[in-house]
Amino acid sequence: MSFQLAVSETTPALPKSFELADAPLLRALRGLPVDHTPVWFMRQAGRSLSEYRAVRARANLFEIVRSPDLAAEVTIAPVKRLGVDAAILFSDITVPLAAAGIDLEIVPGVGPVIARPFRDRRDLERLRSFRPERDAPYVAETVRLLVRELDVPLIGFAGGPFTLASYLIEGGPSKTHARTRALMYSQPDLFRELLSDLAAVAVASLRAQALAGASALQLFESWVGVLDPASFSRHVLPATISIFDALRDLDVPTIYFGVGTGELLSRMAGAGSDALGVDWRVPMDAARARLPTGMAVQGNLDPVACLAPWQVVREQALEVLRLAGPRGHVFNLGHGVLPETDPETLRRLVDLVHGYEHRRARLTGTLVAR
Ligand code: 1CP
Repeated sequence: MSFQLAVSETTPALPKSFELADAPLLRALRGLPVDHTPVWFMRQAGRSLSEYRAVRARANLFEIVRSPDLAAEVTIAPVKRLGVDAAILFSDITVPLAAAGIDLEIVPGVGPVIARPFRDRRDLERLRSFRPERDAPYVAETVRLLVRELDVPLIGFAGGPFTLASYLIEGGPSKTHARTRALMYSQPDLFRELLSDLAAVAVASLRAQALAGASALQLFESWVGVLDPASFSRHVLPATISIFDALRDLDVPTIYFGVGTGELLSRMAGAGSDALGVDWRVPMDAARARLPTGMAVQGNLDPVACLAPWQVVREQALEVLRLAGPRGHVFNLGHGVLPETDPETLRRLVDLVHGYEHRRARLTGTLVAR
């Protein structure tokens, strides 16, 4: 790998991490028994929450991320409002790219847009110079603020190398990721170098978050599901394995997530994470059948189901719980919370998941929730 780790590797505050070691989220990610299934929601701190919209009216996304007080406030809001078992750091997968000096803007209603998309080898230089401690010190500062305030684990995250490559190559959001795949097929060596550099960015960023006190780490490889299995194994898996390898000594549980990855799940399991995030297209029992026995899973209620009447949300959530089983399951949506979701639905979901008793459901043969 072509980066040098310049993060000061100090030990995170011990007392808090001792307390948190038994948190349901961390136990479930390690496949240990839990009193109740832990639950959090991807994008729980986003636009569905009035607390976020109020802060966002005063500052744009990068301004929030670069202000530890604001970023911490936005991170904590859903924990208080919804009662979830984890906080996820308020940031974006593109933050390290912007911090590395890539001219990048989050355009409202669109997403990340890059002024000068990636074209050739010379574009790799900026990525190679990324040092979280120097280029994005506000991230570790926010993490340190949060671990003092929170009594649930904080999840740190980074973008997966394919997903970040796709923003760099396309110049913005894309449905087909055609330029990305074309580069992958036509210049596989350059593509491999780009992914290896992006993997190094992810490692540096994730290590900095863990060392500042994050208790779990998620790699958002959101768009990798556009690939066929052979291309995934050939072009993406090696860089991804290097990421989880480089995190192992931290002893922080890891989650690997992508959308539309049904055909990739068994290969993704080989990347070395503790848990796999599964989207709503694959029933949890089918997902488990594609993974090594005992590997933890996270998901997978359809985010759109949350827009339906409560009875529908409830039935679908109970089915997810039943299919996932009692061990090694973190309840979540299959992708991020949609902005139009009523937070009250998410709050009721948290209560439902916390009250669910696997044993009782099995004994009565029906879907029972307290
Ligand atoms: O200005 C705004 O408020 C725009 C909306 C927004 C928000 C709230 C963006 C732009 N990013 C974020 C924050 C964010 N991004 C978080 C923290 C919020 C939380 O989870 O509580 C996280 C975890 C992300 C991660 C992220 N950003 C992903 C991976 C997760 C996923 O949804 O797949 C991706 C793909 C992005 C890119 C991105 N940033 C923003 C948008 C709208 C997008 C997606 C664009 C696209 O469709 O390609």
